[in-house]
Amino acid sequence: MKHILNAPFIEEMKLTTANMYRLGWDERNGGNISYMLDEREVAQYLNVNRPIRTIPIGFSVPELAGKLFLVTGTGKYFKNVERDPETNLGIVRIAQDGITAELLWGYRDGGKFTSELPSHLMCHAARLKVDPENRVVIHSHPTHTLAMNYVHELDEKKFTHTLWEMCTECIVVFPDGVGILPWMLCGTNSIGEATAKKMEAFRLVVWAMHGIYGAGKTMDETFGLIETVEKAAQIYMLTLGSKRVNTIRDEQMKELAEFFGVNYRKDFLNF
Ligand code: 2HA
Ligand code: ZN
Repeated sequence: MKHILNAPFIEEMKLTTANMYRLGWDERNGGNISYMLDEREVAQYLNVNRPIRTIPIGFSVPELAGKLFLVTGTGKYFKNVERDPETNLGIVRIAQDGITAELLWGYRDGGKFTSELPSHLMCHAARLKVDPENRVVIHSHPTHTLAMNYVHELDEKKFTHTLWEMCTECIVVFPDGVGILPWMLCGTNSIGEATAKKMEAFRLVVWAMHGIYGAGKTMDETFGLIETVEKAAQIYMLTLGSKRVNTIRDEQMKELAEFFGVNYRKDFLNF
């Protein structure tokens, strides 16, 4: 059997958490990632039929029964994943009952998955209905995106439009725009349900005054979505208060979307 610490999915998780920590988006225990794994691939590294222990999920996700996820641990710091993946990460299988997680590896200090697991699993279930290839959900606290929440109206159309104005590539990278939830208590099933509902239409959901959720097929794609929003928000914050003399106009955004053949939110442009 191959050594789990050499598995490409562990390497990806180490690189991504370290990168996000150094970008300053995931202070302390901020942020969490869940990555759906292929059982056959995991079986090259672990006996997938011998759970270490079971952990109640706290809600029911029968649609994900049997699926395996690599998930960051509750209270754990992105800063430390690279140095000690086996304590800060875990691989769980959603049991057939849909309400229990079987721990196959990790959480070595007796820990468990992120407190945001309801949001993650509900988002996976919602995105899989729209895109059967969805594998990754990332939650983070990117600095400028968060700053923008305090000075910009939290209206999905207006917020998305402003982001699209800030970098030429934005409408191409996230043509479906950004969904927004009002401030809500985090770590609850309610915020999970609300996020998943938004994820039926958006791959990106802002949690007002808290952070952002992104979903995608790969770690790179999902990280890249959040990174592009954050870049646009940074430019917005850098130019806020200065007189705007240029902008990307709606006709130009339309031209971009059509040229790159993306299915964009037409109702988010002003024609
Ligand atoms: O787990 O980011 O939303 C830490 C968080 C909670
Ligand atoms: Zn958070």
